Amino acid sequence: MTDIKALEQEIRTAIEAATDEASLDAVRVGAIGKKGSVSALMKTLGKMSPEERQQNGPLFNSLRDGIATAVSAKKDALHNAALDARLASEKVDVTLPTRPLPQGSIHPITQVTDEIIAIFADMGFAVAEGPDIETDFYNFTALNFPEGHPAREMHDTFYMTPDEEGAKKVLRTHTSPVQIRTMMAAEPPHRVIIPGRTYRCDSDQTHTPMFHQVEGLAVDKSTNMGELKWVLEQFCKAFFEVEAVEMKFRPSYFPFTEPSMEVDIRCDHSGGELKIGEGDDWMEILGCGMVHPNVLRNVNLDPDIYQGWAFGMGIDRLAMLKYGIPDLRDFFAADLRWLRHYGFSALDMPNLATGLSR
Ligand code: 2U9
Repeated sequence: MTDIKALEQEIRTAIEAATDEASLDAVRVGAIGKKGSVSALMKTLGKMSPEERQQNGPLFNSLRDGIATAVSAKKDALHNAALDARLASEKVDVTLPTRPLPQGSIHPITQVTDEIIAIFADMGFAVAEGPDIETDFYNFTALNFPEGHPAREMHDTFYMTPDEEGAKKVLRTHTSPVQIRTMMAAEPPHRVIIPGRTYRCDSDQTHTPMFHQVEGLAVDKSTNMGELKWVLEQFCKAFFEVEAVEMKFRPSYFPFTEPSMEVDIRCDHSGGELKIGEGDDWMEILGCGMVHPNVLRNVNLDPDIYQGWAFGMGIDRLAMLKYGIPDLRDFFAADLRWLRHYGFSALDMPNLATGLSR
């Protein structure tokens, strides 16, 4: 008769001694596998008398179950130890300097957008966002574009399939619908900028069907054109990183502002390189104006109580001017060589404290 206690001790010692999952499995097979020592013991039950079987059956069963439990516990322990060893050996020191691997870069449009946001955030402006697919109401009607205005024409605007209620949908032709949404969503005062993608049916050397704009809006009981001029002057100085810049406000026309102005800045084109703030040339960089009373009425604001000002400019053009990028279409050509040349480091986040464009 096998000494059960001795057999159990022998198997448990072997389980403890196993150093990896393979040697543990060999012990398991040798004990409770089909031809294992415990299985052989179980087979002897068939040849025993009923009394012997009644006595030995529970002992053998508990021996087999105990071994199975011990194997499983050891298997978990070995697995955890292997994982700990792997984690320790694969530790990465993130403070080490990076190897000179090929790295991604920040697209100039993203860089310039981040610079613009940093400048306006410093003056208390929040960033607002809205959908690229707009309704005719937000893109035109609320902005005081009369029916039949040339900007609504099919050849300027990408019209989409109307929605279930039959409302006309367009790819927004400017970011102005976001100002309408902002004014309809909350009470003044408002101080927001809206950078984003805009779309027009236009494609040549200086126009792409998708381009980027940033617009700004301030609405309050006392806000005025002096504030608008000051904010735009602060922006131009900070953006072009110059001490002073002279600006010329020329009368213009937009349906959503009255009065409306286009703004030129003093610059020097001579010598091949563009210099901002000096020289005898003038260059148009943005449009602006006081929000039209009809637009205020369209968002349920009383123009006798509230007034607002707004501006808009093209981000792509600002990027070309600031970083000397000659061709607009290269922005969207997805050419890695171009990106490596004009791209910015992802680690240099534009901010006013350490410099916008180091
Ligand atoms: C609301 C009220 C007024 C936004 C404005 C301009 C003038 C402007 C152009 C500049 C270059 C677009 O990218 S561009 O072609 N924009 O000249 N935009 S005022 O005025 C608003 C907007 C929203 C509710």
